[in-house]
Amino acid sequence: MIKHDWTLEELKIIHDAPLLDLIYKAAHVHRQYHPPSELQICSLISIKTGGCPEDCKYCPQSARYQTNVEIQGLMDKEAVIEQALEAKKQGSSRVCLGAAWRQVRDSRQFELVLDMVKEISAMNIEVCCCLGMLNEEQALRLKQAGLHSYNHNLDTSRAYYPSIITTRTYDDRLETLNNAEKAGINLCCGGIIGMGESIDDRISMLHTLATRSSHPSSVPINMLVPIKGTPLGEQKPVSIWEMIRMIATARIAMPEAMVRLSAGRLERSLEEHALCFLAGANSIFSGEKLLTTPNPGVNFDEQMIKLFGMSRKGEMACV
Ligand code: SAM
Ligand code: DTB
Ligand code: SF4
Repeated sequence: MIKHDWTLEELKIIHDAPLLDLIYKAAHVHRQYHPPSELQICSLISIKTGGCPEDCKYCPQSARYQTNVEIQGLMDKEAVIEQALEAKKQGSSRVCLGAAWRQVRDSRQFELVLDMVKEISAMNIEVCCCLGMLNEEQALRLKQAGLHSYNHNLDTSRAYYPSIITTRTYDDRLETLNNAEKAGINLCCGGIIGMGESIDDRISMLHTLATRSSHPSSVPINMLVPIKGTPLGEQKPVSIWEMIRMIATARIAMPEAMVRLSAGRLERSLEEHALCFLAGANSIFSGEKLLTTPNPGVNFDEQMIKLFGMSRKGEMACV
């Protein structure tokens, strides 16, 4: 039975349980709802990069900070389709189109994005978009274009949010999630750990997600990638044990969700990856680059999948 009335205390008890008990419990839930050795591979395409007016303190694409990101206008549709096709060839069953926008505007650019969504969906790829805030009508148009999911992260707790972002509110974020949901689009919503938040902030974010009347179908958990020039550029990398606790708690609280081991994989060992999968993560972003930061290349993932005897979601069985 899927539970939607979690209390903060219940989630905290799960999160703080002895580590191996927690992993065991999460692995058990994982096996009840998902094929345990199946991994979904997603690819990110940054369709518009940098120059964002928002002040998210972690983000290399905010125009407010001096980072090494090169600003790039909206990509041509053809180039995006080509990258999506390549991603599919490399084993991705889901493509996420990300744009460094505060919000979607009704413009020629939005029409182009709708065309991209239509064409990539027609290639039998799940399309997810991550374009900033959306109103109801824009959400409906994305749905009509065939959009599978909308990624819009809460990033952290309501209480810690103003320490990370001041140019929009938690309620703005929730409104976009509601607009996408009302349009019948699946939600992809998670957050980042390692931004100086407390454990209670992490629990509170998971609580907001796990008490929605329908859980997000996808929950990306990112480890902060500290970016020089941003206010969080000097943050210490988060410990893998904290990541495992976060993944396991998300898995137990939202059993049907795809839990995605997202940013922060670059310097993580195979053993660390294995523990994250055991704790209930069942998806990764693949490719040399996330949106603007480096990620383990396809060779690392290929070897890992082989070594662990895993299969890719959507992959045709070999005959
Ligand atoms: N502008 C849109 C928005 O904010 O929704 C979409 C793009 S934004 C880059 C997508 C997500 O990437 C953010 O919500 C955040 O969770 C994640 N992200 C950005 N920079 C990151 C970093 N340095 N480390 C980890 N995750 C990051
Ligand atoms: C998410 O939660 N993580 C992905 C995806 N959703 C869009 C993005 C991670 C971006 C990391 C920083 C970068 O590469 O610019
Ligand atoms: Fe802009 Fe999104 Fe980066 Fe915030 S996270 S600065 S909204 S691109």
